[in-house]
Parts: sequence; structure tokens; C-alpha cells
Amino acid sequence: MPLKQFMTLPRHILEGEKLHPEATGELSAILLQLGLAAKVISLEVNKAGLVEILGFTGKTNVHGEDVKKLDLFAHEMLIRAMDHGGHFCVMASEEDENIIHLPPHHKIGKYVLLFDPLDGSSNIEANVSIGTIFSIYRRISKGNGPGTIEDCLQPGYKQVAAGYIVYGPSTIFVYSAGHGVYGFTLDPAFGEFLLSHDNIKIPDRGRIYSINEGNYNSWSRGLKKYIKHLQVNKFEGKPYQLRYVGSMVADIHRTLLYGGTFMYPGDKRNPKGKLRLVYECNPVSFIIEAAGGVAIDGEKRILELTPSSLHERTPIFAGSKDDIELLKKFLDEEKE
Ligand code: AFP
Repeated sequence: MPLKQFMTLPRHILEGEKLHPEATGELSAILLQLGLAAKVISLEVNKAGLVEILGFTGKTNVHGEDVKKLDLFAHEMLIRAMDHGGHFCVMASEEDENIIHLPPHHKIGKYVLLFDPLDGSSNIEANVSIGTIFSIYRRISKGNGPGTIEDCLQPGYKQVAAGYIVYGPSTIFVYSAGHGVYGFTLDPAFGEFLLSHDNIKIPDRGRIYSINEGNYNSWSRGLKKYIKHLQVNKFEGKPYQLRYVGSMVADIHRTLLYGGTFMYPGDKRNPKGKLRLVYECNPVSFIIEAAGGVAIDGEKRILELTPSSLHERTPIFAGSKDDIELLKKFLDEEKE
């Protein structure tokens, strides 16, 4: 195996640290720990069909959704993997209504971790790709005590690192610490993430659009016109293609590699759409932008939005810059 392909995630993280002479190694330690948690969750996801981990816990979460056993496993696994390293002052998860404080006997650190432990979990039984999404900030609250909600409600451009793990045909760990986007595939033979996607750049245009067309009737006129435009026009002589998994991480990962657009708009029923700003849209927008793409809420850059609550939703249109620019023209036209 050529040496380049033997670039493991830990080695890549440590080499990345050299780009930051002021680095203390803490961010590296966090990313390494996330890699470990990803391996454990991947193992559980891969054998989900075999062990009693499918189905529900009988609990409902802050969104009124039934909590699946695997959601809770991933949620608890991430907290246990990340709470004792002394790196965080506070955490927050899609599965918890409130911010998560560190156990009193653990050292408090300067970082903030926000995560969606298992995105797309309604697809688990159907063995469709699901994922974990993470977002890392520096604390802004004063002092060295426990962090606060304000630490968790920072605009996305302040992220120091973000990424996701796709548990699909293979498990891929994708992250950016501000210098490019890198993808690592888990080699089950020796349980290590190996660099498989080096310095990912999203194409400026793509042939694929991804949206739940089932909501078509409640979309804005501008968005309907844009989708119609794609349906009657061609890209490089070929028709545009609709691809929608219904697992944001899977749809975003495909968009990152092939180009095109991923959209979860607001509509008449849900003006703010469905997806969460803090631990879904901000981290994936950080990745899309670091790869040369664009992510907006229909008007503004997602990363410039200031969250006002932990679980707030936002419309999202993310992907290739030329495609999002064209989409924006259709949305703006409607306002004229
Ligand atoms: P679940 O976690 O409930 O499966 O929801 C998945 C998700 O949050 C995101 O991954 C998808 O992009 C989106 O919801 C799918 O929503 P629709 O089913 O409304 O299209």
C-alpha cells in the first residue's frame, strides 16, 4: 500500500497541528477522541440488525420524537468518550433538551462540543446510511467554571473544527479544522481511519439536486420555479438528477463529492424547515464552505446566523457555488 494511503487520521491530525505553532494539542486530542467514539458507534451500527439495539427505548426526546436505542447509545457513547479529557466546559446534543455539564470530578476545559449523535435514525431499520455530526468552538463565557448556554449559541463561522461520520457501505470520518476538508475511511481489518479523500473540493456545479419533493406543494413560488427549471433543463447535455436519502449526512456527503445542491427549505407548514442550526446546519455548512461550496438559509450565509436557542431550526440550501447562486436568483425574484 503506497505510503500516502497509509495516512491515518491520528497522523493527519497531528501533522495538521504543526500548522498552528500556538496549538496546545487539545484540539488534536478532541479530534482523536471523536475518531475513537466513531469506531465504537460504527461497530454498533454495523451489527444493529443482529443485536437487540434496533427499535425504541420507549422514551421521547425534546422534539417529541421516539428515541431509538441506537440514538441513545450514540448519545451516551459520545458523552462518555468526550467528558473526561478536560477539554470541554460544556456540551450539547440533539438528544438532550438542555446543555450538558461536565461531571463535577472532571477538569473543565476551554472548548465547547455540539453534536447530533445519530442523524437519520428513522432510516436505521432500512439499513440506510446514517451519521454523527459534530461542531467544536472555543468557550466565550468568562472564567474557568462550567460553560453556559451562550457558549453553545455562537455563530457558525466561529467553529474551530467540525465534521461528520457517515455509517454507510463503509464508515467515513470527514472533518475540517479550517484548512481544507479531509475524509478518512475506516479499515475494519485493523480498525484505523485511513485518508481516502484528500483535500476535498466540491465541484462548482453539479447535476444532482437533493430535496424532499413530497413537500412540493407547500414550497415558495421561487423554489418551485427553480425545481421546474432543473426538471426542464440539462446539465452538460444530460437531465438533472434527483437524489434524496432522507439522511442529511448521506445527502450532504454525496453533494460534497459529486456537487449539486442539498436543500431543506422552510415551507408553509414549517417556515423554519426541519433541520437544526446549532448541531446539524452549522457543522455541515462549515464543511461545505471549507470545500469551496456555499450554504445559505435562502438569504444569509448559514455561518453568519446567530442562534437564539439550542434546538432552533433553519432552512438550508447547501452545495456547489454556481448552483446555489442560481437558486438564490429564483428565490430573490420572488421578493421583487
Ligand atoms: P431522523 O433523524 O428523524 O431520521 O431525521 C433525519 C433528518 O433530520 C435529516 O437527516 C434529513 O435530512 C431530514 O431529517 C429528513 O426529513 P424528511 O423526512 O422530512 O425529508
